[in-house]
Amino acid sequence: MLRTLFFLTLTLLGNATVLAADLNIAHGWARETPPGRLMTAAYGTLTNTGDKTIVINGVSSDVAAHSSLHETLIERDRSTMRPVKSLSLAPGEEAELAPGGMHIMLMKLDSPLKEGQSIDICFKLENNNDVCHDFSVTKYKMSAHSH
Ligand SMILES: [Cu+2]
Repeated sequence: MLRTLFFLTLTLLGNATVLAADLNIAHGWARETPPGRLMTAAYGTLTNTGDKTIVINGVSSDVAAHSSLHETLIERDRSTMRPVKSLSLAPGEEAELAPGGMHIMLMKLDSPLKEGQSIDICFKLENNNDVCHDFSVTKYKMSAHSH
């Protein structure tokens, strides 16, 4: 009985650790807020480096009361945004969050974000622990690869 429990615990912990670490976040940055505004967007490259599908069911950050994944759509020549409920990444798949495309929307910020600051953004993974990562606050850049 004890042995079974021990084995189960190890298996559960093992799965959680492996999967959470399999979400790689690179080039993470958040846009400095324009004067007088308390919302902004964050970008970066998400890669599934593991061998199981990763499902991201949401995002959160200490600095914002409301955060969500958004995609940008062009409707009648106008750019609009809409929330993405969940994002699936197959093994080896990469998702680029960039201006004009998918992004992390940070709303109801506690205070404006300034260049040089660093914020923590967490990804809620299905059946797993949250994965948190540092995003540096910078002024607008054309793409995450421009540096
Ligand atoms: Cu948005």
